[in-house]
Amino acid sequence: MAGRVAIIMGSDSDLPIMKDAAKILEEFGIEYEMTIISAHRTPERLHEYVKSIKDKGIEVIIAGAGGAAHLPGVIASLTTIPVIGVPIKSKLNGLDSLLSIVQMPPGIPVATVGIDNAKNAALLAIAILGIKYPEIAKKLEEYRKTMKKSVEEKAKRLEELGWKKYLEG
Ligand code: RP5
Repeated sequence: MAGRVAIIMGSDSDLPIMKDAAKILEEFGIEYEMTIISAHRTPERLHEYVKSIKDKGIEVIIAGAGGAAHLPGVIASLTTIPVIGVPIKSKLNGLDSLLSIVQMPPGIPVATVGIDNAKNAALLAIAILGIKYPEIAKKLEEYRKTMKKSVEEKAKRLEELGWKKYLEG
């Protein structure tokens, strides 16, 4: 299936969260590459990598970082490919990461998802790719239908059993 995504993270300590994005992309059969680049520790590598990204056919970038989380913003400053930022929970519970990513200066946007919500980053990447690739948009519609069915089944079960029995499982 067409459409390639790059998943970049500031440290391997972000991987337990960022793997959730990879899982979703795999579920949808979307090609991706994954790497570690730090905006602060490896700034030269970041510039080189982002310069090469268009030639590789990457169409959306997901970037996760924690703390003084400059990675998604710096990537966005170097390319016009859409960048989705994932704030990783940090010493300040991720609020520092969230604000570092979401508060971009006007002119260089980063689409920011919730703290540790790499899953939503992948789903947003899929929605973006769906504009160009109808087969991806169709898969996203199917995914939503399955989710809707699951909530409806849970509601029915709760209504039938009442909350006590529902919680007992
Ligand atoms: C950020 O610093 C990374 O994205 C990570 O979330 C955080 C801590 O990195 P490590 O010290 O665990 O490598 O750049």
